[in-house]
Amino acid sequence: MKTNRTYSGIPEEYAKLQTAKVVLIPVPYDGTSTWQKGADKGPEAFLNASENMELYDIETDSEVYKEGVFLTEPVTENSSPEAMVEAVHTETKKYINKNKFVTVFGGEHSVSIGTIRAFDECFNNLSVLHIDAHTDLRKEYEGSTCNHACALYEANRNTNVVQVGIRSMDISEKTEINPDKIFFAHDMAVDEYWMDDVLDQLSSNVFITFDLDAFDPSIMPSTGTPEPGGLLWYETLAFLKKVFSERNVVGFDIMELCPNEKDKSSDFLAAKLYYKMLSYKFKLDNDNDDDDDDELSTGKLPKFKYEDDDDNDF
Ligand SMILES: [Mn+2]
Repeated sequence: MKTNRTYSGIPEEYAKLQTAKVVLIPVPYDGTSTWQKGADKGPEAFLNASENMELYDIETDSEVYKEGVFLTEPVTENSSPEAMVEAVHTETKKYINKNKFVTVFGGEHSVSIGTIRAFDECFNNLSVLHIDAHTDLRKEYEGSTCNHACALYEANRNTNVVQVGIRSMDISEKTEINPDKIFFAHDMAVDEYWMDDVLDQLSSNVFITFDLDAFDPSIMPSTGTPEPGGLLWYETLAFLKKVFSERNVVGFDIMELCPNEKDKSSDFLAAKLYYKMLSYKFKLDNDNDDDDDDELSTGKLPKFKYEDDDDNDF
């Protein structure tokens, strides 16, 4: 990755750690994927597409990059899945403790184990909104608890996990799922109220982990394990808008972009999704300032630990 590169090529003044509200951590990791390799190329393809994207969001009438986005060095630890997860955990927690809105771009989904662990340590009563084609609830897979098939196992033990878009799982995972908190794609297809039902299951603080294979392969072919019957663009945005406006989203990750040489449309979808989510976070929060629950809408952190904040280098 180039040095002095900024997210989306934004001017330096919006890309400094000191003033940026958002931190973006790229994790080009693909150590445990089982079928198509290539998620390690995801962050680079995402950043390239982001640099070719227009930064005015029509829908929210905003230029959210002006809130500031600091792009970190990529987390490249890959000596073992466990070491990668710990490196991501440490890096994520470091920036949460600097009071940043932390976002992560992967990489395969096992990266989220470290990210979610950090958010769970820093926020009370955390819900994890897991948008994915797969449940990812295996305790162990191919000898590791840090496999992509295990991405949500630990979160499911420690946080309130709500799963959306699911259409593929192993029968062994049936004992791990919570029927009230799993929204299968085949049910969502015929239930016009699924968005409200998901909202009902989410506590006030929400971390979103977004596996891009939740999307239908017709609009997101570049992912490791494409499954038919996924989410489409506008229903996804409508759902995310609801979540960002009605809950305190404390951070998010976007995982499993597995870029394809011939078709760049998936890279652009991922770039646009990231920017939309930032736009919703800051624009919908600002619009909510008159709400009763000011603490939530201004994004204050109810459970803040400064124990790791020993590197006050700014
Ligand atoms: Mn998946």
